[in-house]
Formats: sequence, C-alpha cells, structure tokens
Amino acid sequence: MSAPYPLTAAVDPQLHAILVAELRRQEDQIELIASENHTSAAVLETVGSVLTNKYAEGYPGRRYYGGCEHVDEAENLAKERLCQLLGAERANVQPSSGSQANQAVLLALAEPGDKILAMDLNHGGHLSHGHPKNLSGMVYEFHHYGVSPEEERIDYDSVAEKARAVRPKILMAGASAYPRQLDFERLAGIAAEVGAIFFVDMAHIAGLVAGGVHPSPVPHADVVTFTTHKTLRGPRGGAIVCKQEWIKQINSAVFPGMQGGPLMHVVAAKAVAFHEALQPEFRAYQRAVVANAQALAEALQQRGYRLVSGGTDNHLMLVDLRGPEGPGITGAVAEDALHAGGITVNKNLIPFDPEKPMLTSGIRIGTPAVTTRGFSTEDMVAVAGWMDRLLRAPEDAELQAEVRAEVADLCERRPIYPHLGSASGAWAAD
Ligand code: DSN
Repeated sequence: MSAPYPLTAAVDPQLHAILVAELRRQEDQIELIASENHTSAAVLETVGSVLTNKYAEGYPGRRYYGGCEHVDEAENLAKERLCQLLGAERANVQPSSGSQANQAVLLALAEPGDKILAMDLNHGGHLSHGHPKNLSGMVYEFHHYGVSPEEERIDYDSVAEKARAVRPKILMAGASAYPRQLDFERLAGIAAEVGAIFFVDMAHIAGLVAGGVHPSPVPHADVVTFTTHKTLRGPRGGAIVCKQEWIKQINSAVFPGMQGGPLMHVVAAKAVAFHEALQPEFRAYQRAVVANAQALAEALQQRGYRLVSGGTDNHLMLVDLRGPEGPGITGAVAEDALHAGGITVNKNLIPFDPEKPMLTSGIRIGTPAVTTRGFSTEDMVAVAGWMDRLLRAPEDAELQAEVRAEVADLCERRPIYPHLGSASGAWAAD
C-alpha cells in the first residue's frame, strides 16, 4: 500500500501534510457531529475527477459552453436517480450547498418582504430559515415557531395558530437539531389551510428518508431541499426536488439566479451517491444509524444525562449538560473535553437555553459517521462510557490521554478508508 495522496506529496509537501493530518484525524477519532459523514471511496474518486475542469452553465442540452456532452449525461443521471430514490417529480442537482438551495427556493417562490413561517433556530431550526444575519432574514419577513417548553417537541396546534395569524406565503419545515420525527402530513395540512406553499428543508434527514426510516416529505411538499453530504453520505453539496409546477422557477433561480457554473465533479459524485442510496445496503445502514442513536441515547440516560425531549427518533440527540445528575458544564467546555479524548461533537443551544450560542448548555451528537465505519450498538455503549468519563472530569489531562488511547484502539479496528492506507500502517512512516 502506497502512502496516501502521492501526487500532492511530490508537488506540494506542505499541503500534503495537511491532507494526511486530516485523514488521520478522521480515522483516529470518533466523529459524532450529527451533520457529518464519511463518503464512499467511489464518491471521493468522482469528486477528484477531471469533471472539475468543465464549465457547464445552463442545464443538460441547453448549456452556454461546448463540450458538455459527458457532463450532461452525468447531470441527467443524477436527476433521474434522485427522482427514483425519493419518488419525486422533478429535481435540480446543481446547488452547491443546502443554504444555496434554500436561497434559490425562496428566490423562486417569494418576493422580497413576503411573509414566511419557519422553525426557530434557537429551537433547532437553521440559519438559512430567516435568521436576521442571514440573507433570508434580511430579504423576507420571517416569523418562527418552536417547540413547547413541556415536551420540547413541535406543538403542531401552535404552528397552526401562528400560520392563521401570520398568513405566510410559505410554510417552511425542517431542522438541524431536532431529535424527533417531523409530521409532514400535518404541516402540509396547515399550509393548505392558510393557502401557503409548503417547503421542506430535509437536510439532516435526507438519508433517513431515502432509506425508509423517516416519513418522506416528498408526497406532501411543493418543494424539498437537502444537503447531499449528511445522512445521505454523498459529496458536500445541495439538491432540490419539487412538483412539476415549480421546476421552471426553481431552475431559473438556481441558474442564473443564484449560481454560475455548477460544480460538475460534485454533481457527478451526487449521481454516485444516489446510486449507492438506491442499493438495499443503504436501507440497512439507515436502520443501523437509528439503532445506534437509540443505543447511545439510552446509555447516556442510564449515566444520568438529560436528553432534550427525552430521547431520539432519528440520527441525533441533544444532551442537556445541566440537571441534578448532569456534569454541570457548558457545551463549550464539553466540546473541548471530548475533543481532548478523541471524540468530536459540537456545542449546541438547547430549547430555551439561557447561555449564549458560543457557550450553550448542550451538545448535539449524531451517529451517521460512526455507523458508516461499522460501529455497533455495543460500541455505542462504550462511546457513552468514554463521554461520561470525559464530561465529568473535563480538566483531567491524564484521563483524556487514557480515553484517547482506548478510542484510537477501537478506531483502528473500524478503518474508514483502507484504500488510503488506514488499515495498512502506511502512515507510520510519515
Ligand atoms: N451546519 C449544518 C449542521 O451542522 O447541522 C447545517 O447546515
């Protein structure tokens, strides 16, 4: 097995060292950031392919550049596979990110100043759903709904009440830190009642939906956006599916409205990821993601941790670090302590959090990445044990080193990219 990235090593040793360090970081630590994953080797190869050289402004068959015959095929394949995967009528696979997909949909469906009702970021929503410092919040009049203080779940009656009061042009659904299933049928009913367009951002759960372990918004929503790199396990990017009636406006909003030349290497890698998601193993993977999340949630609860809403239905959970049996530290301190022990998470506001976003009272953790590398439910119990030790002694450097060694041992037995040398000891020499 040769050392990873040999061409970069020859041309640019400085950058090569960064690539290898990041590869090693991913291999040697436990990735619990709920929005991250490890793509397949085929997706990685396609992202690094010659398609990165091609300009292809426009859409297949109607480009502003010559020589697009092969990238046209790749884009058509991605769209066909995506529609098959999600049972969608139409697709646009060009958005470079989830935020750009969302901006394009708003550009397509709303006028500046229109009212939009969406989930509050502080309750698990997303920046691009109308935060005042995001373009969405600057251009449109956003109103927000959240979770109830008692259940910490979306209170659909109160969403309906707000929708009747606001009469939004668009009702938006979707979250980046909500551990429960979303009732898309109910939300679609609310949108229909007030005459709103129903727009779902399913970025976090796209893979769960594709794998049949979360109800799909596609039959209920006018438009659905998502990222391709989270639970869907494709390249970093975005996508949109919609009903036939919206595709013309959506396409024009993505290009020329929002973007120039699409990243064709990424579009092609999306096609690979959608192909992988159409295989039976992908459904098994998504079931394992949820089973691992439930195993981790239970193991943490047994150790005295309070989970927002009492648990999880999906790939993620929010841990409230306060409470009588909690470690009583902030999310920022927890993130650092876990990092020192080889476990990566992100601090996260919990609903009604008195702390600031850079401190927080909670952490968000998710199982898509560890499940990809083959962690079992038993492994998740071990992970909960390591987390507990680190969180209850956040300053203990000796303990951190001890846990880091145990973590590295498990990681070595669950390599991510053996073809890059992770199982061969090829890194030992550099
Ligand atoms: N930044 C993503 C997340 O971590 O959930 C959302 O875009």
